[in-house]
Amino acid sequence: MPSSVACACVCSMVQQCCSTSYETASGRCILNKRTSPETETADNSNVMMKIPDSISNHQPKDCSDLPPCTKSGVFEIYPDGTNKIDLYCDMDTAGGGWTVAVGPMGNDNLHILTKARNYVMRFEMQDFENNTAYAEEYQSFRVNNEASKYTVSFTGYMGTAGNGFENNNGMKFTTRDRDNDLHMYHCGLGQQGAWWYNACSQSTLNGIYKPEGTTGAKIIYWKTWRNTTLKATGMKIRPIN
Ligand SMILES: [Ca+2]
Repeated sequence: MPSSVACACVCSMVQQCCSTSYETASGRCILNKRTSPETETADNSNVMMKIPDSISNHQPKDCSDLPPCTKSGVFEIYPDGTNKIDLYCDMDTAGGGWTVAVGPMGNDNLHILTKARNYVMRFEMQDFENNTAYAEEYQSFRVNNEASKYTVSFTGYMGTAGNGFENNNGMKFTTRDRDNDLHMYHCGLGQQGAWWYNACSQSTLNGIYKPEGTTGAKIIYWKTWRNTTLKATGMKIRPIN
């Protein structure tokens, strides 16, 4: 991007909200394909304006740093301000700005983010009849560092799924090959999951995907909502304020 040129939209109406990027080949500002409206308006001069480089060079630390009205999609995020990873941003659910904590978003990145800001974690789930529910662990959701075995902490709860994460507060992260839980046996092995097990848990969203109606331990579950295995789940974080 040329040092003197950057792009932004003037949003005269909510429906006209958009964001842009500078296309070097054409030398023009173009509307971001993930934003709304999806087509460029006829009169560019009324839509585009120059903004300071400090904004154009901005590297979002999480999805809440993206411009207003950005559509959901995969974006380049810099959790530690330096290293870039591609993460999915949910810009639709409950006001948007959610950084989806799956795939490349491991516990190290959750630690980097949650030590810097005060986050809400939102757990989402769907059963095989396509009913949905959520649980938000409010205020100061934090994943500690690797040395602490990624101990999780948080306060508060609200949601429709019940507080299935309640007894995970203060727990270390257990995987199938690392028993950090409080059970005399190994929750991660017995349940074939990776979670902040206590002894063991009312919830685990990283279990093995099983057919509709499956019960037992080795499933994806949130037992304050459903006893059977879940069809789809999500984990996403967003800063408070
Ligand atoms: Ca154990």
